[in-house]
Amino acid sequence: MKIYDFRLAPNPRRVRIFIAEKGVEMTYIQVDLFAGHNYHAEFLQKNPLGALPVLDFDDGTYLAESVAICRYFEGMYPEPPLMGINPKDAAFVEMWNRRMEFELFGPIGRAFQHSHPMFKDRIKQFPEFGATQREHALKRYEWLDSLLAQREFVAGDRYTIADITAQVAVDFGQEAAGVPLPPHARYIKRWHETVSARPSAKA
Ligand SMILES: N[C@@H](CCC(=O)N[C@@H](CS)C(=O)NCC(=O)O)C(=O)O
Repeated sequence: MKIYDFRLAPNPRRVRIFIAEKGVEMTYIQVDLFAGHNYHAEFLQKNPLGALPVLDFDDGTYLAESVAICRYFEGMYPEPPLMGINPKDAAFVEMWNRRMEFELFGPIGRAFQHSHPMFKDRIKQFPEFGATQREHALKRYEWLDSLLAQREFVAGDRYTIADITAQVAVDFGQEAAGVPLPPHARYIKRWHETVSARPSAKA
């Protein structure tokens, strides 16, 4: 079993962090997204969408989509639980993970895609749209800050996959997408220090 990965890309990092939290050893194969190796025919056979990460089961089957890959490892390695501890909790964790994905990670990703030269020949870029996505993400930072004023982690009092998605979004926003945290977002900063201190953050 191995995972097709790219160290600098945020979705593969979500899966690396998740797997590190589970304490599972994994082989990672680098696919250079900058060089466009994800669009080579050999890789498209694994994922026709040309996206990372992809879990290779070594039996001819390939699983894409970060949350689907996390779901597999959650089932195989239930401890520590990162996707909920009972049906109600799991539903709330999923709600928060989807919100972090759709409301924060998505706009940050689109701000990057519509402004970065890497995407110049991959999508039709609309820089003004990218700027609206940046604004959207900044509003969502305000929202997240108010949530984290009331609780330790995104989905409540326990670290979950929703924290991983938000952590990767915030780091990518700051380091690559030109969407830094507002200076006054003190609760996000407190939470970010906590999640960044976990050994998995280096995965
Ligand atoms: N919905 C997918 C998104 C995967 C995705 O967009 N991966 C990016 C890296 S963060 C990618 O491979 N992009 C390559 C490209 O667009 O050329 C997931 O959750 O895994």
